[in-house]
Amino acid sequence: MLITGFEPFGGETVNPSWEAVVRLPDTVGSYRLCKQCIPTVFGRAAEAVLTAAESLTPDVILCIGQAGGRAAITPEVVAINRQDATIPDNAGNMPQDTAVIAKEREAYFSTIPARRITEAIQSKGIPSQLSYSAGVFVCNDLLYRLLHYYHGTETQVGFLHVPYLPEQAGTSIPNLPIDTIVKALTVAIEAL
Ligand code: PCA
Repeated sequence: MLITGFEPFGGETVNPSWEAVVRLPDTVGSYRLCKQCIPTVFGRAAEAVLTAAESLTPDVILCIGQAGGRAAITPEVVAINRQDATIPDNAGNMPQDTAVIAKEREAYFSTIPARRITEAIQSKGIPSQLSYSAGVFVCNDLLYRLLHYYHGTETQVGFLHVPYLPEQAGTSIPNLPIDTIVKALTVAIEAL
């Protein structure tokens, strides 16, 4: 499988998604993991994944991203055909009220077993919750493009948002230690 994390964005110096992905073992259950750090840039994130997937032909593509402020690991159920940035991406793009792909359908559902993953993570005592919005920034853009590309194929595509790390969060902002996020990702992969 191909598993991705994002580079830091929005003035942060780390992104928990890549910090966790890079710490995963090379094999989890029956899956051999190919790990990739991708740019936090509209369009380019999906291009990077699709380029890597061309030679890897993965059975699963699982993308991980930071959702600052969330308190749980949140498997995303849906990606929408909308871009609406409130901060610039890492190339300075700030699209507003635009389509991810013009004239395409409004939304796609993710094709991983999001509920089973959520329950598996919860069963280890780690907070997890289904999410029905991946936002309208780069993560949603990536998920929409991948689901569009793999629509009707056997390749499973999914996305998990993860909270801030303790060092990114002030005292009143939710966060999870890196080891907990790594554990949650391991459990998620085992539940695929
Ligand atoms: N989170 C952002 C983009 C990169 C990341 O890690 C998002 O939720 O869109």
